[in-house]
Amino acid sequence: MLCLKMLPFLFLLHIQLAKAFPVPPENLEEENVKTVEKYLQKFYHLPSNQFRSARRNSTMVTEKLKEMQRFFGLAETGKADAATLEMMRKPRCGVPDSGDFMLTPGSPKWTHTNLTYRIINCTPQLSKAAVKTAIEKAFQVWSVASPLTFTELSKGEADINIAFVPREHGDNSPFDGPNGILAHAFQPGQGIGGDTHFDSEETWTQDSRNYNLFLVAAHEFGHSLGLSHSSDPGALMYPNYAYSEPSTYSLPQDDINGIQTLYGPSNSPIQPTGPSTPTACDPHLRFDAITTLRGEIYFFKDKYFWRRHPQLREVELNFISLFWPFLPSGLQAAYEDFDRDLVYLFKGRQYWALRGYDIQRGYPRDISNYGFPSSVQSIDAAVSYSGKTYFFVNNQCWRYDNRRGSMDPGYPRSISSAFPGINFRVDAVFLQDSFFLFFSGPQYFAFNLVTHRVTRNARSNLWLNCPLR
Ligand SMILES: [Ca+2]
Ligand SMILES: [Ca+2]
Ligand SMILES: [Zn+2]
Ligand SMILES: [Zn+2]
Repeated sequence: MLCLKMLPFLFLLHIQLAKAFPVPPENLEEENVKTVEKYLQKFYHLPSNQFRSARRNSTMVTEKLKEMQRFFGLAETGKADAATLEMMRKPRCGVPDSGDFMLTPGSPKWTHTNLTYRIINCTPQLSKAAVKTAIEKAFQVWSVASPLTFTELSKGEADINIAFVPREHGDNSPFDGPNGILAHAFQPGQGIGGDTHFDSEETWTQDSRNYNLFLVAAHEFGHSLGLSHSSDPGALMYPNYAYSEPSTYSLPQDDINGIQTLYGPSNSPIQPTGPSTPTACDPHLRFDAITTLRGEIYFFKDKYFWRRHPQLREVELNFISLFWPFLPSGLQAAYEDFDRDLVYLFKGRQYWALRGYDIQRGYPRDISNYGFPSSVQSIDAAVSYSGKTYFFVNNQCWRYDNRRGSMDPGYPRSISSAFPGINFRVDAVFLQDSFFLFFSGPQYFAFNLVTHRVTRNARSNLWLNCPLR
């Protein structure tokens, strides 16, 4: 019984540890060397065919590896470790991350602001209208943040030609079939300058399935306008593909700054602002929700989460959509039900249940299932302990009996009477050992469940390994 129950956890842990520190089997070694060589040649200007020759060249590979690791915020080992190989296998843009663009050096830009584009051909997976809409919307992302305008031409010479092409297609930058490189674009200039090519062997979509045409097009058009890659993982100009809901998409601040550096502010009276990627050491950082999940701790913030491994003490920032494409951003509360091996996540009156990385069927559900009245529109924080789940709403605490499936009598009551010393609104809370760790703004408070009092408080971002200053 115990063994069966432990199995999924151990299995998951095994995968994660394997991901973190694998010893590559001998037969994989050569495959990895090839992956590294190809990647560094394509994206970091490693000269070709020099990989295994002289010692000088292996120094070159080490240097290029370090450059790549620096760009992606990985440990600068200069070695093809697991994290580096994993990063190299992610689907991405074909434009190099380092040095100059695909044409002339420097950072050229268009000298006129009324740009034209032409869709040369379409992809069989999407209707002509769907392609047209995705492309139009992708240009809009840039036009709202700058003085640029984009007009479609159906014939004649356009500044930006858009085409779906396979493999070798006459510009010395062949595509590679499904996945890998998704698209590339040329920096502003005459002829091929500004042009955007999509790998016609990808499955292009209008939704969350790989790969959303609007998102890839918006990224490529950044290159067509003169932007290079950003190492901000939340930026549109980050080289790797990441899904984001298109209907609510707004250009991140990093990209707004980029386009406005080249072309100046937008002509509209109100300048657009965009989401910024949260940083672990931001002194004003507040968490949306925190929960444990099979021994790890997940700290949610906007469309991101930090994942903290208890033994390794490593912290990594990820997109919620990368792990759970169906979850919204801006979650408000979360808790782990250890007995059922489920994690519950809340936003507004809706909630979802996860088992490991799988969303359970039949969700989202409405919080009236817990017995909340209609006056409760959202939950600030939640945590489960010893068969009871505590919900925090404004200055009140509700207690739910997991087994009976109903709220305990006598609740809601004030948080400060249920948890002496916690006399503020709670952003997030989770259980560790016999402590509730309450987070409020940039502070956290450890509440001892045995002695029933707060035993310490400190800065929240210590949990993200943010060093003391
Ligand atoms: Ca491809
Ligand atoms: Ca919250
Ligand atoms: Zn790119
Ligand atoms: Zn091309």
